[in-house]
Amino acid sequence: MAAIKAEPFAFPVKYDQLALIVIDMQRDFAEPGGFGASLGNDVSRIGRIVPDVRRLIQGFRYAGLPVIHTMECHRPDLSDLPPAKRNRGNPVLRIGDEGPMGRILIRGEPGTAILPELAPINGEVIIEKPGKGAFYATGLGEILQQKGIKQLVFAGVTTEVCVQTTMREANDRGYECLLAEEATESYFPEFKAATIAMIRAQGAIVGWTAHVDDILESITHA
Ligand code: C5J
Repeated sequence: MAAIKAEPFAFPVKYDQLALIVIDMQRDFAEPGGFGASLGNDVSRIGRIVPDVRRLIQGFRYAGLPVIHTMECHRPDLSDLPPAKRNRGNPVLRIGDEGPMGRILIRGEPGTAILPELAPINGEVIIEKPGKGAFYATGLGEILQQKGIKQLVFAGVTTEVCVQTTMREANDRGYECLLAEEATESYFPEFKAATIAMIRAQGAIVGWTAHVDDILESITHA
């Protein structure tokens, strides 16, 4: 059986059931003036993974494997934004407020868009999600089922929030999950490291982790 070099042991890949899911590579998390910055984070860390995320996306496209993109965003009338989420903490700008890139995390606003270098192409699925996990209040589960996808490679941000939440949701739903280490990032390097460690601990209790080069090398055989 084909395998991707991974931790804590080789990932038993089935190319006909494999997709890449790129979580929330949006301007709001990567650029000054967006949601991430409004929470006081150094957003420059996020931009540094763009070349590796791009390599991964291009590798999946070249191999003819599905690429799915997610975006954390809300309806303009905020009807899908629980007060508990909007009112949390003490950000400079709250979700829905007008910022330098438009309204924070609102569908269709410039700041909510996926970074141009990583923009979806025709035919790729885009999941707009109101939560941290991509299965909550979206059609992701049905779409994966229709496409026969049972294995997910994860990239995107932030490692310990939307990426990890979605991996855990997927793991509980029976998907085999592999996190691409250089293609994910956190505002907190120690949280990224801890997430990678906890995902693959206890015999891959949530999933596997692998280097981008090893994933790309494997999918050339797809
Ligand atoms: C956060 C995300 N960190 N995409 N969202 O609020 O991880």
